[in-house]
Amino acid sequence: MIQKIYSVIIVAACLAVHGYAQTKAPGPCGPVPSENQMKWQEMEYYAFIHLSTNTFTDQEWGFGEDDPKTFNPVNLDCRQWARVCKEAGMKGIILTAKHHSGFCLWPSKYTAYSVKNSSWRGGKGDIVRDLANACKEYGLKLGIYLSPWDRNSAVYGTPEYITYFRNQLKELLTNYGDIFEIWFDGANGGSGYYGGAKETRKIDATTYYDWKNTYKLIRQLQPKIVIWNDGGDRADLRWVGTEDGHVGETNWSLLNATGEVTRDMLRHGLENGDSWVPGEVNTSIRPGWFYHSYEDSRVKSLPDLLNTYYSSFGRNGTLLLNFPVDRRGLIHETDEKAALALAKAVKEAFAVNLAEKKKVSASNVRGNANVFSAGMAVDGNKNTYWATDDAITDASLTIDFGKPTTFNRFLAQEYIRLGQRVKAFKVEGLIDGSWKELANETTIGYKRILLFPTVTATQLRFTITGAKSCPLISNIGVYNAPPILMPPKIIRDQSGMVYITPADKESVIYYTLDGNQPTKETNRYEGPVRTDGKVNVKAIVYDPISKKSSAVAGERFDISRKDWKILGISDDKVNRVIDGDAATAWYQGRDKKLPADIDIDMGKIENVSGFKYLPGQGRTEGIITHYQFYVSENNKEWKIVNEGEFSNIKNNPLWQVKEFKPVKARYIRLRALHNTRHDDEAGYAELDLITR
Ligand code: FUL
Repeated sequence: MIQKIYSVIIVAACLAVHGYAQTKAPGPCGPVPSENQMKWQEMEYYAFIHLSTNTFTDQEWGFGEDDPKTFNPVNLDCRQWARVCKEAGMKGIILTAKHHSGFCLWPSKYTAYSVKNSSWRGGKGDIVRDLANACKEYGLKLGIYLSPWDRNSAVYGTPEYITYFRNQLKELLTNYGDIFEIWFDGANGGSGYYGGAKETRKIDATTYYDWKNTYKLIRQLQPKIVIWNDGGDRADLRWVGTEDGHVGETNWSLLNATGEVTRDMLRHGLENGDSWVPGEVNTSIRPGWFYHSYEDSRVKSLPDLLNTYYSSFGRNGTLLLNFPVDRRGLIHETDEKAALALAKAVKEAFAVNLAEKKKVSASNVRGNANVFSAGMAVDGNKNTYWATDDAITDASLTIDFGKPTTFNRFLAQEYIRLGQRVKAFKVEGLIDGSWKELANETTIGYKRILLFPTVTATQLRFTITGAKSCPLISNIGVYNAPPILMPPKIIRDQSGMVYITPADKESVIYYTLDGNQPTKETNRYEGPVRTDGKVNVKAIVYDPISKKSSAVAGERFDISRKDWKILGISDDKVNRVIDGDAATAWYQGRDKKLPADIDIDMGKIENVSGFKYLPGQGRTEGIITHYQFYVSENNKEWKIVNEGEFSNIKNNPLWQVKEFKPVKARYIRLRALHNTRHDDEAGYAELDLITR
């Protein structure tokens, strides 16, 4: 109803200004967002901060028994967090006021397990207060993560805990000003300290928390809040089914209020869902949610972050990007640099909307009225929209650039206050006098951004090919994002094929195989290149428009691994150790005790002078610290040629290179003696050789 009144007011206002003939605004189509959901959606991008005792114990999930004294972020500075988030283009910060360990970042009256018993600021500090103040200063909104699961509380699992939980909610929602979002994680029940009981407690997440009444309390205390809940009753926002940083390309902001929710529904929403439950993409800038110094070299790269950006609020979601605040109490400088690099790349990509105020026409305009004309989609005003007559669910809008115009991004927004409608659409460019399809997609919603290879066209045609009701398009953007001139990634698989991948799939790559400097006169990369034996690959990304190129990427590959065989291990996946792909790894498994061996038959005698080991990249298990390296000519007599440690591999789990005096061998053996966790796991992303 509110939405309806709102759009009538807008139309009336437009009529008053322009004096156009009266035309009825369309009615809502299906569920529509509440005012709170609308405000939240328009935030688009905001931060998560994970900080707790875990930060000091190198854990992701504290058991609830760690001494609160371990918590001491001596240089904690919420103003630094707020500055970084603001400069990164974010609109708010959600803080883990209490994570599963139960440790509270504010001095809650209801527990001793909080900052008041920590070493930090002599127990006098309050991080929620500091952050609320910093957010105010920097014009950011504040959100709260309060874990329903509490592994410290003695009463967890009993009805008494619900009172405790609500008391904590009351503290957080009354003492710190406006809270824009409250976050209830789905991890619920299991083993824990529980006041010393140290046992497993199971709860039924659908009934235990009595969410209905908890929600009522929240809305009373904070009428402008949105509720995220992954475990209990359907709330205002939904998880998108992954923490990897993307939502489905088809993404409806609808779900059913009751009934089962599958991963597929979380990822795509439900076209005919009965409630407005939009998706929020939550992901961390590092592999973990909490800070671990060994992840300092694993902060996401610009291409990874851009990918997350386009796959979250480029697909009708919002992006909640996590900073694991470090032991000093600061956002680490590497994370800051990465977030600011993303902000810069986004700013450059969307600097000029080539569609704004251009000549536009549409195949149908509602009542032929100017207030609903195609021009409303390119007027830079989010409250006006192009609309068609009620009966029309397929229609096109054409932008005439007036001259050949180069672009590679297309952005569209629906006027979602009246519901999400578009089911399918395509984008074409008028190139050298004929229409060429650039993209063919499904939903739009609040905002959809498409990437395609750079083209030069005189016109662009946006055709809606299916909609639930007459489409309402509030904004169209066309952009020419500069290529990301980052050195490309080079890998060679076991068969000898070399793959060169740029950060930006539209980029042009030039390469050489003999170690010479690549230029635009050398080989242009068109697809995987077959190689055999030793090659020294060098590659650049080149932008023909600015004539600029990236720094040179280089990778030396030794003898071919085509005929290599891993001996004595029946698991098919073991070949990941020599597949050339750093992203895949193989693990010996816990039932195998260290020392554990990997033996390889190279098929013929080689002159071996060293080896290279890369631990698994996504996980912290199985990182070998101490090793022995053996060779053999006949697989019977083995001799040790090198042994020692991979120093600092925990903090820097990258390629480890060991060289020694050349020795003839057909068989090689890497023996893992110890790992960083002092258990029995040994993992390998890659194992390779150096020969003379
Ligand atoms: C997860 C939690 O279990 C993680 O520790 C983290 O807080 C993340 C945001 O949600 O499911």
